[in-house]
Amino acid sequence: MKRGFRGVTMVVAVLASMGLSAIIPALAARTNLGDANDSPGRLDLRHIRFDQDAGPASWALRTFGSWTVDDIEDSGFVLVILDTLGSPDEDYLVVVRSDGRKLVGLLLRRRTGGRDTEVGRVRVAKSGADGVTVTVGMGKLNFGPKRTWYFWWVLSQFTGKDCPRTCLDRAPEERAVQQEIPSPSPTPTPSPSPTDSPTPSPSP
Ligand SMILES: [Ca+2]
Ligand SMILES: [Ca+2]
Repeated sequence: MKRGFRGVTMVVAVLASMGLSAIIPALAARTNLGDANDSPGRLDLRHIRFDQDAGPASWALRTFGSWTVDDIEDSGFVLVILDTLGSPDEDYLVVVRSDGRKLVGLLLRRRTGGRDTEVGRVRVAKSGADGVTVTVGMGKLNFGPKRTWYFWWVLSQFTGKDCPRTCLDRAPEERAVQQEIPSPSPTPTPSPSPTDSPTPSPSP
């Protein structure tokens, strides 16, 4: 775990240096997002399929090349970055890393001028040779008052062959995706039971 946290700290430091505060709403609702072959690393993002009905948000990420959990242990990270509060900086990070046996996901709350805090684990799963799926329940996040939407974008980082000084890839390249906060599922209205119907009076 300590080894993983050193990796997380490194990612956050790199992220903070990228100047990500310029957010432009790009799309609403369900999203299929392509990204160019624009980074030499193993984690060059190719496609993101975002899906959210009333339940958790899900990002299915695919890269141009294939990779294994062994390939990216301590060298590759994927971040889903969330702006939920309307503050000048991002509010949450989902950090996906490999512990050498499987992918693990950690949700961090960003603190401007302070230390990021761990909110908890999130569900991540390797998806084929070139992908990972990240799932975040909305109950783990705080949203700004009266906010009906949030922004997200994705950043990958890889250090290794072809990337001795670390390769970064961002999607969308310069924007964030605007996503409506789903309404809670409506509580089903119980059907009246037959016994609730008034019993007709017998005719005289
Ligand atoms: Ca890319
Ligand atoms: Ca890109």
